[in-house]
Amino acid sequence: LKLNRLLLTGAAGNLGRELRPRLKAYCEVLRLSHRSDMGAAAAGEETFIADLADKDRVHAMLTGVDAVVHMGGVSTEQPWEPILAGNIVGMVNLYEAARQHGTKRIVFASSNHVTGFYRQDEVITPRAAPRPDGFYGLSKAFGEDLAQLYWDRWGIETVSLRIGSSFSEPRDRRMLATYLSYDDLERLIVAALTAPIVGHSIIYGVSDNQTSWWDNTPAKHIGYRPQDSSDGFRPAVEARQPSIDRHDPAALYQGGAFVKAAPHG
Ligand code: NAI
Ligand code: 15L
Repeated sequence: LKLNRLLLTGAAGNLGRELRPRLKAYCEVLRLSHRSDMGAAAAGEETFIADLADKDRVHAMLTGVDAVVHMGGVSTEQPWEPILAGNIVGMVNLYEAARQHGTKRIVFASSNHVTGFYRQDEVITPRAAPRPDGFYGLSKAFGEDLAQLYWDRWGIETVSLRIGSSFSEPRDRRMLATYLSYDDLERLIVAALTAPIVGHSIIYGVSDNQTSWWDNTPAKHIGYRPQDSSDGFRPAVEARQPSIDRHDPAALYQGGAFVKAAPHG
């Protein structure tokens, strides 16, 4: 895969910083975008400061872009206003700009919190109806619907990644099921960028963990094969968190603590 210009939004965020050096291999020019400084551009990089809610900046950001890895936006439960700006207005700006500038494919960082109110004793597929666990998950469900509209109406392809927990290692028992290693995240994004036909496809972003709540069979056409798992971390995580409170909603639902995060901050 060698795209001409690939845009990475949220480039100074947690996953953006991980992906910045990795995505360079797949494009001639990697355009990095964030709402604040990203440091100096290295060879083959361009930097572009933009708030996603700023329509004019987002349109300028999409000029000459073949494909987007969209990591920018609010990533936790927060008051409605920043979610509205980053994840609702920002998504509309991004897709309108992609349409007007001829961008062909977007890899959208959605979230497992779109379906956070399924229980931890249920295994669901990407076809399961959304059950958001807060305004954040709701905004990601909107993003997925927007992606569907832009495919159906204007032929822009999207892979919506319902990312589980992508950190250097799983931090608690829940993350033993939701963990996505950084290497598997890269594999997932590359698969999403290169699969020949995706329309709008939804896939859970998760490593090959022993326990899992997500069956990605309907997304097999994307060709993602996780090679890591949380299993090696299990003894340490279980030692650190020897028991769970079965009556705690955070232990009952897939969204974990997000299901009880105060929606108004
Ligand atoms: P992060 O919060 O570190 O990065 C997102 C970046 O977007 C932040 O740096 C923030 O400043 C920026 N942002 C927020 N509002 C903005 C706006 N209006 N305009 C421009 N930039 C704005 O989050 P992280 O962990 O890097 O996640 C990246 C993406 O993946 C997010 O969209 C998040 O929702 C999604 N995701 C991440 C998961 C994870 O485990 N890390 C799990 C599920 C989804
Ligand atoms: C998310 O959507 C968040 O962006 C991330 O910070 C994690 O909390 C993750 O979900 C998770 O569910 O563990």
